[in-house]
Amino acid sequence: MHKFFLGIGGNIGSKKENFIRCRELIEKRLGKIILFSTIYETPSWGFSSKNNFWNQVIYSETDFEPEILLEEINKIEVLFGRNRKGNGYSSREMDIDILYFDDLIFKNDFLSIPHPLMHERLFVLKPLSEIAPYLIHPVLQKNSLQMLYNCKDTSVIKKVDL
Ligand code: PH2
Ligand code: MG
Ligand code: MG
Repeated sequence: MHKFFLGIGGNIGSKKENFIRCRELIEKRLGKIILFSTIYETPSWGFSSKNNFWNQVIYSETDFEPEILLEEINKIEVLFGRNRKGNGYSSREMDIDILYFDDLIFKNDFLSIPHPLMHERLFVLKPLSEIAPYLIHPVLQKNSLQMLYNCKDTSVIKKVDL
């Protein structure tokens, strides 16, 4: 089995319902959820929106290879109405990003593992540090807590009780 970490996030629609449904779909289609972090609320990062995001990190295992996992993830995102027209960031009901896949380092036109911006984002590092504080980033060779400590993202972040 391959171990993988996902960052999930959304800032429009019913976040509560979307997060519950997203976790159900992950379990049904990707793999059993072994660990999940607290949900955190942060302002939109990298673009401006009046709608704050909720974000969470999930740890699971699968027999899928990374590109198949990505296809299955894309199918789940489509169920949340995701369309990828236009470039740049935009508001979305649900975004599911692969953060880590074993200790794989992989890049093609559609997929980069580890997620290339994860170490710059408080909304990834804070929840990741909760469930995998000492896991080493295979490129940066730093663990989650070290990346969190080094992170320059000064966003206001707060826990959400679901
Ligand atoms: N995702 C983005 C861009 N900006 N900001 C927050 N707070 N949370 C996100 O998940 C997020 C974002 C692109 O995927
Ligand atoms: Mg994303
Ligand atoms: Mg994404």
